[in-house]
Order: sequence, then C-alpha cells, then structure tokens
Amino acid sequence: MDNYEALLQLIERNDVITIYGHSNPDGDCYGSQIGLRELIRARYPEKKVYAVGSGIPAFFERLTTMDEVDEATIASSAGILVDVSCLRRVEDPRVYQCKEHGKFDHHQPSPLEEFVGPSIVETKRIAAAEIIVEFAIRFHFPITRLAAEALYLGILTDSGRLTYRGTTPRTLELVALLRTKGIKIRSIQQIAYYESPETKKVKATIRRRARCYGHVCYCFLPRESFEKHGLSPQNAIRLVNALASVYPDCRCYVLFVPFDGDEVNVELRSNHGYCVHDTAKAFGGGGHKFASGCTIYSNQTDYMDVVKMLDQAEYVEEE
Ligand SMILES: [Mn+2]
Repeated sequence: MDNYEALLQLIERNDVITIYGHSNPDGDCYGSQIGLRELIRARYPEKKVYAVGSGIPAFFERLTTMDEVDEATIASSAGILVDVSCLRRVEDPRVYQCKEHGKFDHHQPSPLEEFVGPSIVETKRIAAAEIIVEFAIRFHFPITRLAAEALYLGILTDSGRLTYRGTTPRTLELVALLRTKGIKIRSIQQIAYYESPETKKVKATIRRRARCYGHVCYCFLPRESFEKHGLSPQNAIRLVNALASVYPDCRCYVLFVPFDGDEVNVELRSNHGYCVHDTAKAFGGGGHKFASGCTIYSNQTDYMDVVKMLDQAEYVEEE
C-alpha cells in the first residue's frame, strides 16, 4: 500500500474528519482545506467533514466559510493537515486531540517533530492543492465547481499566478482539468490580488526602506509604519514580495515585521536559485527551498544575523 492509498483508507475508516492548516492562512492553505473538504463531502455524503481555522475571510462570500467545531467533534475525528508540516505549526492547537492524523503537504518536513500517520509529502509540488488534485484524480473523486475553485486558488497563489519556479507542465495540466469544472477565474483573481490603498502605501514603505547587505536585499519594517495604515502584522508580513524587484541583482530578499512583544516574523525568498530554507531552519523556522519563514526574538537575536547568514545562501541546481 502506498501513501496515497493509506490516506484514502484513513478517510474511509473515519466518519468524522477535521481539516487543518497553518497559522496566518494563505490561499493554498485555505484553498486546500476547502478543496479537500468538498471532495470528501461529494464522495462520502454521509461523513461529517469540517475545515477548521480562520481561513481567508475575503473569500467567504465568493467561495465558502470555515466551520465551527467543538472539542467533542475534534476528539471523535481524524485530523488531516494540509499545507502544514507538523502539528505544532497548525493554527488550531486542538488538532492534538484528534484520534489520528493524516497530511497532504509540500513543505520540507520539520526537523523538530516526527509526523505520525499516513502522509503525502511532495516538496517539489508548487502547492499543497496540487497534491490534493492528484489524489482526487487517482481515486476518482467527483470534483465540484466549489472544490475546483478552492484548489485553483491554492495553485494560483502559491505559484505566483503560475510563474514561480516549481510550476511544472503537470501544474498546468491540473489547472486545465480544474478549468473544465466550471470555475470562474476572473473573480477569484480579483479577490486574491486585491490591494487596498493602505496596502499599497505599506508596500511603498517596504521598498523605500529596503537595504542591501552583500547579496541580500532586506527590510526591517517598524511597527508604526504599518499600524498607522491600519494593517495588522499578519498582513504586513505577507508583503514580502514587494522586495523582489527593488535590487534585481540581489540573490535573496527578506522582510522583518515585529509581532507581539519581542517576536519578529521573518519571510525569506530567492528568485535566483539560492536556498533560503537553511537559514530559516537555523533560526527555528522552515518552508521551501526558495520561500521560507521563521520567528526571531529581538531580545535574543539581531536581525542582521539572519541577513548575514542569508548572504551565505548556497546556490542549488534548478530541477
Ligand atoms: Mn502552500
């Protein structure tokens, strides 16, 4: 039995299934949670299936909302993680109470936690949603329009609208398949890429404050510079790609955003084939080769230590 079959069996042997993603959910996280929920509901109408977490409220009207679940439901359920590598990174800590766990993910496995349960981890996939579409195809799940739209959102956003490295011919085939399910691309794009005037101002601030160190473009965004425009730190840290084109010759770029207390969230990227994952891992974080994140504490770590290590990032062959 391979891992796809093991996950199918986990779904088949449980009457209640709860689906989890990471904190500060993005399009792939929310899209994978909703997509998987709708796939399972369509194939097994008798099962109770819930997507747990905050999701992306901007999509609740256009697609659908997340589910409220109580502890008894969670304790009676199989918990399936999507777009998240381990239980400690799941947004809702009640995930620990599930009877058993499964996972669909494309992040590097966490060195801090061994995942127990059937899991499909394919780190070369551009989006977790891509793996879920493969799963649906292999086991002939009916793909409703809502499932297709949610999974399309996941692939679209994690691939930078199908432009990032890691977007493969197979990615495009899967998108083509989703397109046959009646999805309306334009309105999903409009919501996914909507930028408020306030967001535009904060992006401009990020670009203006960008500096170079060696081969790294970095920006430390002071709290007041996003708070005065009404942005939360969660929304500010998402704007890391504003740094992509400031110094096009830089190998890597990194954004630092203060959260609560001494906590500083860090997002690291490379569009030039340099591995940012090693640096994130060294500071307790993780993610992908060319897109990773970590949290540092300003009373313990100088953010320039992250920048200096990132400057030593290794070039890794494009596959
Ligand atoms: Mn993802």
